Amino acid sequence: MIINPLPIKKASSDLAILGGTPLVTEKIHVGRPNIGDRQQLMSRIDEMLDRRWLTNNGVLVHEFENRIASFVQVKHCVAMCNATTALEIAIRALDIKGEVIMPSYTFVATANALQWQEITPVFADMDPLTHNINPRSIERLITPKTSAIVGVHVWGRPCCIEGIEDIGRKYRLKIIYDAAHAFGCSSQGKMIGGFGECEVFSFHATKFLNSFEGGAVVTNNDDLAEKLRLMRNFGFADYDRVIYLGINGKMTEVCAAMGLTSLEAMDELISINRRNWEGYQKGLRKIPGLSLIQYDPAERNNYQYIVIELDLDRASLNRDEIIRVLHTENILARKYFWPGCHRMEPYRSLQPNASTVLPETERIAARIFLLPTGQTVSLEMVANICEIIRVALANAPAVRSALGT
Ligand code: T4K
Repeated sequence: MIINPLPIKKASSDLAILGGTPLVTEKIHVGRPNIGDRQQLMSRIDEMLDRRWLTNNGVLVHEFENRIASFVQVKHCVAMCNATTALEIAIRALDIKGEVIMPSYTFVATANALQWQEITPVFADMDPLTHNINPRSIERLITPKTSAIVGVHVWGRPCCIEGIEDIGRKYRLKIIYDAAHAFGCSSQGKMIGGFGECEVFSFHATKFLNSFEGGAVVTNNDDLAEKLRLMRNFGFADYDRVIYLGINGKMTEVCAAMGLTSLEAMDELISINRRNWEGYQKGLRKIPGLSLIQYDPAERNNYQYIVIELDLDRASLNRDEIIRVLHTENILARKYFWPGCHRMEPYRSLQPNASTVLPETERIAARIFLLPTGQTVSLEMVANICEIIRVALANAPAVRSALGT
């Protein structure tokens, strides 16, 4: 359902924070799920019910895995219940131990997948231009205990794969990628999914490709794929025969039904996301101090994230003030991935000095906010949101006084 906003706000008195009516009555979320062809989804679910096969390696999971593997051009796709579990299983299957270098600027699940297994995540700084891990900050964190690097393709933009792999080769470190945001994206023309020992996608409801909850490990390594399949199913090799320590990481049939239906809607979803990204680009262009992150037109992108970076010297309101203005309009902008994993528990207590090597993460994380996009957001809504930001910045003293800041 597309929600119709009010006419464009032009005057300061139109802003909800200054007494106007909120732009919409229903809250507009960043991360509203996209839904493919409902009839197709329902008929898949109907057939699934008729088959009375609901989980444990069913036909829909098989079909989903085959279609993902062929789309990203990898040999194996091992579907799982979510990306966090998929990361945990991949880390364990690769026998990663000790310390692992990863960016602090990511969703906390990346770090938790390590810490949960008593592996220490060591936080590296970001490249402020890409928001991705900076290979230069990795090398100085390597110790004799380092066993791996986890790169994250933040916002679906590939991290510096070449730089990371050079370091991996030099120090004999395993490399995996958290590709939670990057389904449908490419790096130097090659689909994300085929790099490192393996890559991990998330198919959570808020992600570009959504299977309600879900994730997958994709790899070209036959032995690793075999091990992953065993580990996601308690270690069962056959009826009554367990040959590994495993856990329950299986994807259900209903999730695969949703995943397949989303996969079929992918081209349409990319064009909606791209249209909205271009709408934001147009609407925000003339607003001083604001920039929208760019996607490399030479690569494949899913345009799933509308990420705004503030230049605090030029913008007349800070990030948190803008977010409060938007929230009073019922536009629920978010500040992913503030304040960075290193400032969240348990990392904050375990590694109290981590911030000393993370100056760019600290600087950039305080300037970023995300705006809504996807199927439920129209171009008209995009134009309205941009105008609210413009009017608020143009009337910063009044807005500040209403916010009490
Ligand atoms: N690595 C990275 C880099 C990740 O970003 C993530 C997940 C992972 C690993 C782990 O993947 P999974 O294990 O989840 O497969 C949300 C998502 O739950 C999370 O999957 C995602 N990253 C993260 C970036 O966003 P929260 O804590 O922000 O969720 P929440 O409940 O605040 O929802 C986000 C927004 O979406 C809200 O405004 C509400 C809206 N929403 C959400 C759901 C679930 C809806 O409108 N409808 C819905 O059904 O983490």
